[in-house]
Amino acid sequence: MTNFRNTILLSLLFCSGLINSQGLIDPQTPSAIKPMNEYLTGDWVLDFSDEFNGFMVDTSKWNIDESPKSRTSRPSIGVDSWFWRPQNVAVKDGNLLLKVTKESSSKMHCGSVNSNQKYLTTYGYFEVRIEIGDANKGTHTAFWLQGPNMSNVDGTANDGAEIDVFESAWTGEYTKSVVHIDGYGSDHKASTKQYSTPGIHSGFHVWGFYWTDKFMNIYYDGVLKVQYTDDKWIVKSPEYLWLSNGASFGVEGDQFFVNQPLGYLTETHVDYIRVWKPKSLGITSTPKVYFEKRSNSLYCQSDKNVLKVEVFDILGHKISDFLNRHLEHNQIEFNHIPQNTYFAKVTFLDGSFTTHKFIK
Ligand SMILES: [Ca+2]
Ligand SMILES: [Ca+2]
Repeated sequence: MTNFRNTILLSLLFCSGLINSQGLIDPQTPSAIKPMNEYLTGDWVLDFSDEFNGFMVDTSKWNIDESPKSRTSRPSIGVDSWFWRPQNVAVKDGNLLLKVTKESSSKMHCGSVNSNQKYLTTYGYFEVRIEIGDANKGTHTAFWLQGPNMSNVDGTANDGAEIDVFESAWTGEYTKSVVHIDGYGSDHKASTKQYSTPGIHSGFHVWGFYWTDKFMNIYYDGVLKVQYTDDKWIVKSPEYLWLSNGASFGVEGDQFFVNQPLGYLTETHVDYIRVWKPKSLGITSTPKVYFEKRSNSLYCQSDKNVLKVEVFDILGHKISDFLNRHLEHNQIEFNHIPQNTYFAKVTFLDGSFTTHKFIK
């Protein structure tokens, strides 16, 4: 369906010079494994992975969180205090286990690991396969990144941010991503985007996070769900990884905590986390965009991944907007617009774009 993808053979001639952090790649990760994402082509090189197939957390990659004091209380669900505790973290049966336990009528313990000071990186493609904990037990699962300079106040995310790829704090078939910037005090700002996540409350699902200096995309089970393209919200500094569960915010579903017996509530399973870097293609050619009167269609041929094609009239009004997955055979039919001169803006997954004039 997405026929914009052709391999650039020349890429073999242009080695990127990227250095693999070999020690941070799990030997259990299949060596040729690629992102589960049909939007991506080109060469991707593993930079970090953990398959969680052993018997304990690999502490060369992860810090196991232990909260020195209660994290933010959630009075609306009856949680006065909650803590990340190492005993709520394990590796078992091929998964990282993050357990949620009810310690008293108002106290919750959760599991969390992060890679601060062990693995920080800027840009790449991040993929996790997760079975979330039960959102009806007053807990949410999160995959997020955090920047050491997140609290620096400059009005942007460029110097670091909390990037929540998802938090499963709702019982509907949706979740939200959030970019938090400029600390958590009076200068704090956030950009929140809700997106649909069919089936999120049962079984494993794959989240992808594609991060460049031009955009940050979030994918759910291989489908593009969220895009940040405003430069203000683009992080351009190293971030570390975080996998956690925690007491939830007190909206729908969360009320069930108070009715639970003490002890085990639920657990999150993380099958794997993998991070790739793009291997530089070294050279790309200009896309070929043309209108064919016979078929009344606009054609776009490119050796780069096309994110979308927008068509504008000569006054600059947008008249059509196509994501690449809507395109068939590199072709957009234009029966519905009158004869005139138009401009097609082709935006690539790497954030670059080109503009092409055509006459219908
Ligand atoms: Ca900032
Ligand atoms: Ca696994």
